[in-house]
Amino acid sequence: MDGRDWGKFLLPYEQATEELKVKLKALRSELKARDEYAPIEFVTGRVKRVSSILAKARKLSVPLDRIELGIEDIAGIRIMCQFVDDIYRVAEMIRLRKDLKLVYEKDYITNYKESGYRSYHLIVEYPVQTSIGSKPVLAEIQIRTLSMNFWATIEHSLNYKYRDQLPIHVKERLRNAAEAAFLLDTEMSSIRQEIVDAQQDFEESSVVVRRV
Ligand code: 0O2
Repeated sequence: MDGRDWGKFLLPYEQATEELKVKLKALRSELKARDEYAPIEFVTGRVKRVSSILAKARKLSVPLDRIELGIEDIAGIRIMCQFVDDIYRVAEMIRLRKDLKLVYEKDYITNYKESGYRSYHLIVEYPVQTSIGSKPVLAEIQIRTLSMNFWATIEHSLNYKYRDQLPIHVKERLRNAAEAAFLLDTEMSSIRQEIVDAQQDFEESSVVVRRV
């Protein structure tokens, strides 16, 4: 495939990423507008770079003509939550949606990776409406807490710096940091109600101040 072919190939993934971002952000706004607790803190999304698609295809031995099925995270959405429980609530909301189909799930929270990585992944099939009809594309929705996201972002940049060859002492520190991040999540969960009440009071008081 040359540059133009890649551009055409990635179009439905770009559309899927944009649409899923809008829909999941709307879910947060809608819950807030109804004065309900929104388990979503913020949402991001990206389309995988061609060089990363090729590297992953090589790593997983996926031939170029099987990329659509063999690489599940060309369209990637990330949902950040405050608490671990929120992750499972958001996963359930996604399972119940009628505009996508769940393919399978990976619980890297219960079964965290050797690196220390924690996150909940849903692989979904999302139908993109194109000028020539509906085209189903695979997308990966990663749901994680803010501290899991902090850890994963740092670890990802270190892996980039060391070209996936992290020195042993860095790996060990990262595993310790992953445990510390999870402890932070556990501690925050244990005072969840106090935090949620305080945030609600704060939001209400800032609305009053804005109205004055
Ligand atoms: P990018 O740059 O985020 O797109 P495998 O590599 O076989 O274990 P597989 O099949 O790629 O796993 O799927 P998996 O495990 O669901 O991982 C897909 C994505 O999850 C990765 O995409 C990362 O975004 C994230 N991820 C998984 N493991 C780790 C980890 O140890 N550290 C960090 N920081 N992220 C992880 P890509 O393609 O690796 O990268």
